[in-house]
Amino acid sequence: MSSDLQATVEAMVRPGRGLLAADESTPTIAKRFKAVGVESTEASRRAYRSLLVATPGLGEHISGVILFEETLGQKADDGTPLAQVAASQGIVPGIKVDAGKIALAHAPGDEITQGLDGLAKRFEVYKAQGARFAKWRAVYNVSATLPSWLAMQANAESLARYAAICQEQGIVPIVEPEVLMDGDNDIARCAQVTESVLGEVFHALRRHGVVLEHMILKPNMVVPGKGCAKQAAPGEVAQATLAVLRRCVPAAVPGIFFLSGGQSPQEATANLDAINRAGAQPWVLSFSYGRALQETVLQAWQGKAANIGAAQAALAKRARLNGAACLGRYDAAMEAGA
Ligand code: 5MM
Repeated sequence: MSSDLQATVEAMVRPGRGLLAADESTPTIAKRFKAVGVESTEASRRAYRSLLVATPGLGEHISGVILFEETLGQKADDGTPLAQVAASQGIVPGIKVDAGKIALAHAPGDEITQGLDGLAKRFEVYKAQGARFAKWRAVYNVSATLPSWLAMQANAESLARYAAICQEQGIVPIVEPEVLMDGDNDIARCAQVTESVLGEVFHALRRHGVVLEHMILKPNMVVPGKGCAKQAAPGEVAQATLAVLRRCVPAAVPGIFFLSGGQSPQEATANLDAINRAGAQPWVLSFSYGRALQETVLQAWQGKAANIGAAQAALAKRARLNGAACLGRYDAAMEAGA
């Protein structure tokens, strides 16, 4: 079991490669499709996610894809399961297993992620369908008073219970505590909250005996809220993010794969690049982007079969640029190329 976990981690944590987060729940993908005038149906979701995993050469810069439960059961036009299409490109298929978030009782403004009931049993099916890793996302709203300690502790406990269940089932857990960037807070407040959140998460992981060598952390970068008048340049984001990570994340964790959290595709790439230019760190620092990888793909696709080639080219380009950022070799001039 532990050699399976090690093999999966090694297949996912590779230099110059990151993860494609394509695990939007049904309401979220409907919102993304609506923005480009596409109706969300089982058929349109299958067509879109088929084009993603079949993008030629995607495995050169993407080592894993996070799928939604529905996608794991879907097939390409030729009948090949989409998880297998990904695997044939050297991309490890994984599955989002949380069941979304609800209001946390007795903590106004805070949320808690649910989905632990029956999780171990659900993995029997997911493994048979090809999943080798899983993802669970906890979300923290930020204000002068949020998140509460109760929310940080409750979400840390759920993340740790989830991660322990995954490892017991031979599945590598991606632990995703996301401090949201939707507020008007400054970068210092994001740093303070992220440090507290990660402190609670690693405390809980230890309580639950989670093997740090066999997990991946998917955190937010430390950035100002979108509504903050003072935005931060990549150098400042890199410095603030690394300072928090060095305080909170043990060196035993093999990889830290950032979420993009609402950054534009170019910002997310430039910030990752700055992080990787800041010198050697104990972990591989990479990406696990949803929106920052898919925004240009959706715009190119627009639900039309005739646009599949252009959409795949858009994905291949963002994957390549983020792959360069993983090595600290991105340059904004590369945005101009095909
Ligand atoms: C791709 O979006 C994922 C699923 O979101 P919902 O469950 O809300 O539909 C999401 O968890 C995603 O993996 C992370 O937020 C990272 O994506 P971004 O877009 O922030 O890089």
